[in-house]
Amino acid sequence: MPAKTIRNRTDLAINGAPPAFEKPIHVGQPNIGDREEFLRRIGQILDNRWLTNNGPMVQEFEQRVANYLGVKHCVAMCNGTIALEIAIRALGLSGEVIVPSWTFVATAHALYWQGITPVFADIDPVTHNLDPDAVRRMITPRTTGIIGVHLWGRAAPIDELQAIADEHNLRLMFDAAHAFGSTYHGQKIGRFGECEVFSFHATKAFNTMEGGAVVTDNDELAETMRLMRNFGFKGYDNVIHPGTNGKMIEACAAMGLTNLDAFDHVVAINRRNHEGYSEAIADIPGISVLDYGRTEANSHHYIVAEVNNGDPTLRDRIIQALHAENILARRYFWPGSHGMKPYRDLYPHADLLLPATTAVSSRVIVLPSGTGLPNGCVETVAAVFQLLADGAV
Ligand code: T4K
Repeated sequence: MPAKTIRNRTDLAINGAPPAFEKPIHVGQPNIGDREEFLRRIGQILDNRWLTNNGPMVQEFEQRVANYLGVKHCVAMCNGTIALEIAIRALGLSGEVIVPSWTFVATAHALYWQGITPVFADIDPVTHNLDPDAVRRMITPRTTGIIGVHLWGRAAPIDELQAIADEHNLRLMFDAAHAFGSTYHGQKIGRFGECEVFSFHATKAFNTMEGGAVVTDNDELAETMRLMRNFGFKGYDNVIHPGTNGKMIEACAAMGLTNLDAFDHVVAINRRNHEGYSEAIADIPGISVLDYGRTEANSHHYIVAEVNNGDPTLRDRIIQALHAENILARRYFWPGSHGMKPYRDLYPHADLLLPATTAVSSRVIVLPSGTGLPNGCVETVAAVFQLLADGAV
C-alpha cells in the first residue's frame, strides 16, 4: 500500500510531502514465473554441462513457442534487436525500408546498423500504428521493404500493408516485439508477412531475461537465419554462410519455458490493471487510456494514457509529479525515432511529414503494470492526474 493517500495538493511529493511509495515502481518491471521451476531447470542445465549453442533447453523453448504461436519455425536469438538484424539480412533488404518513427528506436537502428536507410512513415493517431496511406507516400525506386510494428501489442494494419507490398513488389516483415500472445482477425501474431520478430527482453510481458526470436512458416528463411545466428556453421569446421553470434543461452530458455507457463496469469493481471486505470481515469477531462478493444487478444502490457487537454505542459508536469511519488511512468517513445540521432540529422524536417507521430509523442504517458504492481498504485496515479488536470498544481 502507498505510504499516504493523495487527497489534495498538499499530499503531493512535488509539494514537499513524502513520496507515496518507498521503492520505485517501474514500467516494465519483469514478470517472473515459478521460481522453483526456474531453479530446477537451471540445475538441469548445470548437470548437462551444456550452456549455449543450440542446447536442449533452447530447442524445447523453440518448439513450445512455435506450437503456442501456431507457426512452423521459431529461431530463438540473444535479443530482439539481433533478431531484427538477422531477419532483415536474411530477407535481403537494402536501399530504403519504410518503418514507423513511432516505435522503440531499435526498429530503425536494426536497418541503419546494416547500411540500410530507414524511411519514416506516419501513424494513425488513434491506433498509434502505421497509416497505410502514409506508407504509400514514402515509396521510392530505392524502397525494398516495409517493417510494420504491432505497437503496444495491437496488430498493425496487416492486410493493407500486405496489399501495398504485393502491389510494389516489396518484402514485408513485422517487428512484433510487443505482440506476444496478440491476435489479428483471431489468429496469433507470428504468422504474418514473411517473418515476425519478437523481443523477450526482461521488460516485456513474456521475458527470457534477454532474448528474442524470428518466427516464420518459410523453411528456407528459417534455415538461413539458423546459419546466420551461429557464424554460418553447418556442422564442425564447415562455414557455409556469413554470420554473427545471435544465439540464445540455455539459462534464458529456462526462464522462457518457466514464464510461458505463467503467461496466461500475467495477461489476466495486466488486463485487470488496464481496466483499473481506465476506470479510475475515465472521468478526468482531456485524459484517456488507450483501449485495445475486446475482439482481439492483447497482453495489456503497455497501458498508455493520453493527455490531450490543450495544455502543452501538462503531460510532462504529470510525469514529474508521478516520479516524485516514485511511480516511474515513461514517455515511450517520445520524441519518436526521427527525433533521435542519427535520424534527426538525416531528416531535420521530418516533423512536417509526421504530424500524427509528433502529436501523439507529445501526449503519451506509459504507466507501470505487471504482476509486481503494488496495491494503491492505480489510485495514486488517478489522484495525481486529477489534481494536475484540475490545475491544482
Ligand atoms: N522493437 C521494439 C518495438 C521494442 O520495443 C524493442 C525493445 C525492440 C524492438 C528491441 O528488442 P530488444 O533488443 O530489447 O530485445 C526498454 C527495453 O530495454 C527494450 O527491450 C524495450 N523494447 C523498450 C520498450 O524498453 P529502455 O531504454 O526503456 O530500458 P530501461 O533500462 O529504461 O528499462 C525500462 C524500465 O524497466 C525501467 O523503468 C526499469 C525497468 N526494469 C528494467 C530491467 C532491465 C526493471 O524493473 N527490471 C529490469 O530487470 O528500453
